[in-house]
Amino acid sequence: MRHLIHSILTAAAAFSSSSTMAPSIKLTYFDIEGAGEPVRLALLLSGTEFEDDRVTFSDWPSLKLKMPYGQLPVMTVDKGPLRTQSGAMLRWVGSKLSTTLYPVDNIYEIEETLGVVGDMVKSWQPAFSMGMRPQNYGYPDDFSKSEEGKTLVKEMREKGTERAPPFFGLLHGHAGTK
Ligand SMILES: N[C@@H](CCC(=O)N[C@@H](CS)C(=O)NCC(=O)O)C(=O)O
Repeated sequence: MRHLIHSILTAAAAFSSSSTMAPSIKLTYFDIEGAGEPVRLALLLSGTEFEDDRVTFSDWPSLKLKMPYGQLPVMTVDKGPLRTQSGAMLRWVGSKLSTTLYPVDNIYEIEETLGVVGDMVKSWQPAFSMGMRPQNYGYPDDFSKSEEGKTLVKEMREKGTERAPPFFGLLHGHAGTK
């Protein structure tokens, strides 16, 4: 009986300390301000300690083969399975690891702002992709280095940034009210 009580108390103590302990988080992403950067920033803003694992482009081709969707960022929590998708990570960090980043009373404003940011990314993404991977659009691999390619990428960039002012206006509106 004494042994049973001891086991129960030990298990209860382990459960209570593990449920209050901060999770051990590793975030793996490139050393760039792309999809993984908002997650890094949210972790920093939440005051959570995490392993900031930055992958070099030379290490990427071999690592890519091991990634669930061949992309970064990926995250592990307490050495659990690989988590993917930056939006899911962002919302998880905001709601689980912070009381101020993703408050339920402001979900609409936060999600609307994230939608606007998504639209901004969509507007400049084609120019970015054309510069990096013209072969995805039926052009030769080195097309963006040619004069014709440079001109096209420049035109696409200008077109993409035309919508920036209204986007910034919307974001400023939200920043100004909160
Ligand atoms: N939907 C994914 C997109 C991730 C993504 O686009 N990752 C890019 C970097 S920003 C990537 O891994 N590119 C390398 C490749 O595709 O080989 C997310 O939000 O996590």
